[in-house]
Amino acid sequence: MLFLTHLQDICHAQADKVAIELSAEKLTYQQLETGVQQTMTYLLAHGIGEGDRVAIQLPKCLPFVLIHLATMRLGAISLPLNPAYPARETEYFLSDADVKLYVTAGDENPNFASATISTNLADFRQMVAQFEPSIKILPNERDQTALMIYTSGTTGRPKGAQITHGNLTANITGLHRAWGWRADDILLHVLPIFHVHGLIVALHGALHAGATAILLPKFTPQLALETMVNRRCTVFMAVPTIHKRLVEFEKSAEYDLSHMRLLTSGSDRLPDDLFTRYQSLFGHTLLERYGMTETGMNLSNPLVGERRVGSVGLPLPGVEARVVDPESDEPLPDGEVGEVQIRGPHVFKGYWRMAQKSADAFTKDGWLRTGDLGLREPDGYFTLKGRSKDLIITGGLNVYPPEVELVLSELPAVAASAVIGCPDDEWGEQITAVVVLRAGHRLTEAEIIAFCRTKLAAYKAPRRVIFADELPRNALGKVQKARLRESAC
Ligand code: MCA
Repeated sequence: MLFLTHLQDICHAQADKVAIELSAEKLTYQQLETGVQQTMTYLLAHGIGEGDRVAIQLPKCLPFVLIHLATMRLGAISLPLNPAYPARETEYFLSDADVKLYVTAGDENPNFASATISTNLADFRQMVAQFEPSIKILPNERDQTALMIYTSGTTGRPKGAQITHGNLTANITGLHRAWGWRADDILLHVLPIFHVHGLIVALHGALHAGATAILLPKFTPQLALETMVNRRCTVFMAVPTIHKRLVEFEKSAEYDLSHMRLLTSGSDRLPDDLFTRYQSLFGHTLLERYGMTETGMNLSNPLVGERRVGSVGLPLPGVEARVVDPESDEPLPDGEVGEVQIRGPHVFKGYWRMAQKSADAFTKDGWLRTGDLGLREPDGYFTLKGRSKDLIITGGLNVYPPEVELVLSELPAVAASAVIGCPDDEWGEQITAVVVLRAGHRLTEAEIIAFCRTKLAAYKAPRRVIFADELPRNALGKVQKARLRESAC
């Protein structure tokens, strides 16, 4: 049964149970279903039909969830966008996706908005209350795109990953089995809901189980720990930067988390010392797992059994994983490092209107080339060993250097630039730009950073700029980033 059909059944079966709450706002499963149906009628009134793209650029709020679910229920495509994107980035997504409806709260990029809504649940419900909750449409095609999430690429141009109803369903049913989701679970949700981790793994996961999700609009260690304890939460999902802040919070030892049953980590490599510090401080062994936007979740340490430090675990139910020689796509023996490739019903159907890039992403046998390097142990556990693609992960967010280099090249004083990730205690990696200025031109580090921040979301902008006379290049003229990292980091 598809995720949305299953969710509708849950809404009927557990009508009075709280599905989601955020600050003082709550939605029971029945209110969720009614709100989704009214929002569907509202979207229809805006001309939204099957296959149309609806961009949602809202802060973390319950109207976001209603619009997202209603869009997918209509057979249209939900396109969540980070509210931190400046106008230029937003404009690219809206035009590339050929968006029919762009929903914003009004304070973010209102110039392009085709619908401005209140993020206050009471106001939103009042607005949609005039629409009859009479629609019973449910998509039934596994292959139909439900959701589109942009990922940047090595060319610097972000690509819309098309995630189908079948993909969503495969992901959530696999995780349900592997992590033992239960209806009496209470999820503490601290992540943004415009990415796979916060939206599919955490939020969809809780709703699929008929559990309760408590959403915090913004993560702070104190509020997260207080909520886990006071609300008797059972499940928590986060990225390493967040787990680190919990461990380092000065009062963390005062919180007893023994009632929790599952704490997961993902989106970036979990440092070994954080894994062990967490164990000794909270008495919980973090469950590390591995996924990507194009697939959702692939590998996970087990709920029951060894959660191996430094490993991302075993293939989830329904997932095939292998390690190959990236040149030949031939499988490698256990213990040898190669490219991790993934196959299964959870793998996306391709990039939006980029046929060649979509074809290049797969081998001829339908394996997805992840671009991540790793090895398989003889007992089936996988360990990641870096990336073959030029990618930086900062605080659990992916940044592709070419995107930043493109912005730097717009500065007339910049002759050449290379963007690299330097190891960073807080964020995992810190975005560092190595810049060569044109003769006779002057530009300071602060001016370069400020310029990038006008064009890119702040987390993508360099935190540090190093000036160089030239960049190390190979015989083909390609910048040798490994050498740069050695000298600059
Ligand atoms: C915020 N800042 C950052 C980041 N986030 N800098 C670098 N990297 C970041 N990720 C900067 C802001 O620009 C600001 O700088 C300063 O930090 C404080 O901003 P604030 O908004 O207060 O930050 P925060 O609330 O403390 O956020 C940190 C965070 C957040 C909670 C760790 O980044 C976060 O929620 N990360 C999780 C991302 C995530 O969900 N990723 C999943 C992707 P200034 O003041 O100078 O402007 S899905 C995925 O990766 C795959 C599929 C998977 O497997 O999960």
